[in-house]
Amino acid sequence: MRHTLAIIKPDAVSAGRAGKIWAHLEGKGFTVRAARLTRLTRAQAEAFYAVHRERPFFESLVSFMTSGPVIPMVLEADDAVARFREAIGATNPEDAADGTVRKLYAESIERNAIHGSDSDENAEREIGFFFSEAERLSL
Ligand code: 3AN
Repeated sequence: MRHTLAIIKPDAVSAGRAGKIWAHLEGKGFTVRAARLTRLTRAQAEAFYAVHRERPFFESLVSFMTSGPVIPMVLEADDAVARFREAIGATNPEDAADGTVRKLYAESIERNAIHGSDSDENAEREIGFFFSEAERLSL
């Protein structure tokens, strides 16, 4: 599959790092095919992260993800999901490889600058969460 869903998270947007991250991703060979600036409601953040509902960090994650604007985006590349996971690095920036988005721009395991889908199945679900059928048909 050639598409994945990224979200530039509130820490990066509010720190003025969204443009640098966008440019970094383009430099790694991803084409931005759809994007918008939006602020998640609590209901939207809870639904997006529903798989983590039972995790101890769920409440904190939802509060963080609703704390300011985010930029969901559809990125295109061959083998997009795997290549994007590689480009963003480990969830915890302390473990992220040099040159990855999280190593360069993340503050902590929670405030970790960017989200990336972890499978083709989730990429499809997550793209559908943020973008309309009309937008998806134009990809
Ligand atoms: P990833 O974003 O690398 O796929 P997930 O799906 O395990 O990581 O976690 C989703 C989000 O939940 C992370 N991006 C991070 O913001 C937050 N998170 C994950 N693990 C922790 C943790 N141990 N403590 C606080 N927040 C966490």
